[in-house]
Amino acid sequence: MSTSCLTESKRPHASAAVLAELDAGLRATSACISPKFLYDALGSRLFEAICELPEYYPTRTEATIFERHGAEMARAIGAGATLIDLGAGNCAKAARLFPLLHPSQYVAIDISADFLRESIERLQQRFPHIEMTGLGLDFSTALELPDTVRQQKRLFFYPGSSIGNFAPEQARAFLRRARAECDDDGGLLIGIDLVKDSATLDAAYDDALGVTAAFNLNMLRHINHLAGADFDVRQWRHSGAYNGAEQRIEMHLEAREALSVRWHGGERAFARGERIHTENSYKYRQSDAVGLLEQGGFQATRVWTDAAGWFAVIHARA
Ligand code: AVJ
Repeated sequence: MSTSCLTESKRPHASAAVLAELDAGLRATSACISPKFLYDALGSRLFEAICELPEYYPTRTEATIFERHGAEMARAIGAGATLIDLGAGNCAKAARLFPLLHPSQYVAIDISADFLRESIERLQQRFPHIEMTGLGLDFSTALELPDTVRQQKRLFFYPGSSIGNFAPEQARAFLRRARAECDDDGGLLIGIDLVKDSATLDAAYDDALGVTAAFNLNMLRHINHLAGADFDVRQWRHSGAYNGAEQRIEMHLEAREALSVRWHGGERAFARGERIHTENSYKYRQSDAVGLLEQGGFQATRVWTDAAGWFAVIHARA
């Protein structure tokens, strides 16, 4: 097919590297798309909506832990940190820490750069004395901070159990990359979702309103834009459920009927019921979470949890 056949809407908008990644995932026997592609501007807003859902306990449980123990966390960390927010989104979680932690610099990193820019502009007005930088980058594969990020007392802030998107082995590698980016005065403040009953987990990832379904399905619209694909969202359904053997939530998109999809440089048929794996969200036992941080080169110094033991916030030193 010559490119002249491509209509305006089918032109890809992604870099060659991203196109190659998407192409490989779509062609794989078990098709998969990385969860980072959930976050275009609409996807980031849908994720914000998920955080408001009664079924989605992680956000409010973690918020409770920060409310109850934030002052103690700040004492353990000390003032004047270079706060590096990994997957900052709307920057709200970090902003709530500012009055306690008094960072000297705030570095917000997110794959969705436009969303980030708006968030930081608003925040800078509320906290004019904190130096702020936004970096639109995909830190999941490489984490090299530019010179504009102060070297002194770097504190990686990785809340929300986003580390759950990595398989444990990848998570260890990611932690080691973060460790390599800080001096001995550095550290990590991380939120990790804990193993719990599967009914609670299932409901959190397949909510009654269908917001998580919209969040997952929106990925197809994003892929249409990025890869010039022609996914018809109506032909797909959301699936989100706990896989106890793997200790993870799995999200998939499932074809409602036999269909075919074209994208820039490829096409594929999907049978009815065939799925695209779009996300894993690993859950940990508290002791395994601490072990993971240690294997990543950090020393877990404090663990704070909620009363039910559903979620953990851990401070670890470099
Ligand atoms: C942002 C990766 C932590 O795994 O709970 C929410 C994403 N996916 N609902 C999670 C998500 C479906 C979320 N993280």
